[in-house]
Amino acid sequence: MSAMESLILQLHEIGAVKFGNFKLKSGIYSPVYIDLRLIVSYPSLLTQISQTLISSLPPSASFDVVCGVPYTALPIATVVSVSNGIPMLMRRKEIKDYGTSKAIEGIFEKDQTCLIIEDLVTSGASVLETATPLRAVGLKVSDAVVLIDRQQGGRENLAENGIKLHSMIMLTDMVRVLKEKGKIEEGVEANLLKFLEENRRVSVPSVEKPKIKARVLGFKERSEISKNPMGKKLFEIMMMKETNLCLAADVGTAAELLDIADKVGPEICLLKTHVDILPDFTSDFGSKLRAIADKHNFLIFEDRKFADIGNTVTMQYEGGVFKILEWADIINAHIISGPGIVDGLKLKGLPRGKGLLLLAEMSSAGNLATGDYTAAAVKIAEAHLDFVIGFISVNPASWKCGDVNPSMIHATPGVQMVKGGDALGQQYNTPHSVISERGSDIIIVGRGIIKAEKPAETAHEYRLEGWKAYLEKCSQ
Ligand code: S5P
Repeated sequence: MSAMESLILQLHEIGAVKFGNFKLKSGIYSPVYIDLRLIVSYPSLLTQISQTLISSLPPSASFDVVCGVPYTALPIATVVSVSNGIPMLMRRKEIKDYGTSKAIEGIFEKDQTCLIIEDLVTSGASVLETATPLRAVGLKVSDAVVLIDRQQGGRENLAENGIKLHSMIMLTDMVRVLKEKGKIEEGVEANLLKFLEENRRVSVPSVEKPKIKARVLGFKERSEISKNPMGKKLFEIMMMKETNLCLAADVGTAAELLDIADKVGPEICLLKTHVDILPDFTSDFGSKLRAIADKHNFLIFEDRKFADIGNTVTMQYEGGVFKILEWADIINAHIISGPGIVDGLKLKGLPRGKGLLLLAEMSSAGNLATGDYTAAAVKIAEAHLDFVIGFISVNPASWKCGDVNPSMIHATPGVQMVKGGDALGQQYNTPHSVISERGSDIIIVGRGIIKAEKPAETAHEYRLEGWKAYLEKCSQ
């Protein structure tokens, strides 16, 4: 009996492969269900799988390190690493806010080649989710090896992304062997072949066609429509510097903020502050930041998220210790208190040429800014196009409230190079997804940049990604 046949029989024996009618994550029904999570309970099978995986690779697939796709393939990759003396890397699914905040754990050198190890491939999306952060840190990814290939387009989708898929067991081989050994009933094989025929290519979400509602106008055309001088200026800076990146400068002190503003300044169109988190705030903070903003030509956005009645916000905007009105070009507000908040802020801000973003959506899990609430924000903005320059949005392409005035700028937080989240409800999408698929204009990036080893270089990468996605959207 071949190694492959033996593995197939053992997987069937332990119940890792089941036949019936199963609803998959994608919603489709499948006659076969494969759950490889339980192989951790069978150490000798796990060893066998790991050894066969590596020995089945062609010599052309050379590599320096291995990385398993979390979570099921992690033990497989660990055994491959330990028994072959090949160093391993780990990809974090969630990037923590503390410690090193790295997406990739382990030691490696730039331009080393990393082999991705996966247990099961359908569309190839999870292999790509691991390849992206590996490539982002300078590793080469050209091969992936998988225990079972469901033969539903993963090979083709990965090839389109420069990754050759090596599969140990094809789903059709598995069914054939099980039928030959009398483990499955007549008809199951035919049923499965029919299913594969009907579901030959499951597309990878990130390569799906974007769903942008209206014809996409460029920043130039939209700046001409804008009725607010700060909105116009923001469009102009984006075009001149070719950047739609906003840095969320959530650092520990004012000194650090000024330092990172100067370093990252050339890459951004907008710098977002939370001035109330700075313990060393002094009254000259605004003028110091302004000097850096002028030097690098970016605008200052104080993320104060005003939320009170009109009269109160006029005082909060102008007064107190922070005197936001003096130095912030752009502010934002919730609409929970109704349109009076816009009237209040406008009273102070409009004569000084400032702009306002309304929070139409939020990035955090379970937030209430959806549906009718989002539509209400759009309606309030329409009534104040001279002062409201746009929205904090998450997925404006999905809004059901009709076409939004094209002068409105969408700025989206919750952006990192890899989709994911933090431990406190933040949800991240990639620059490409945010700009090209979700129809936003500006990516707001905080920890993705400020926690990076080299913030300026990382900001440069985000800028390139964001701008590439904007150009791609315009060319559709
Ligand atoms: O819905 C929102 C709105 C905002 S303005 N979700 C957000 O995360 N933000 C802000 O964007 C948040 O206050 C933080 O300053 C930034 C996101 O930071 P990151 O570190 O998660 O990228």
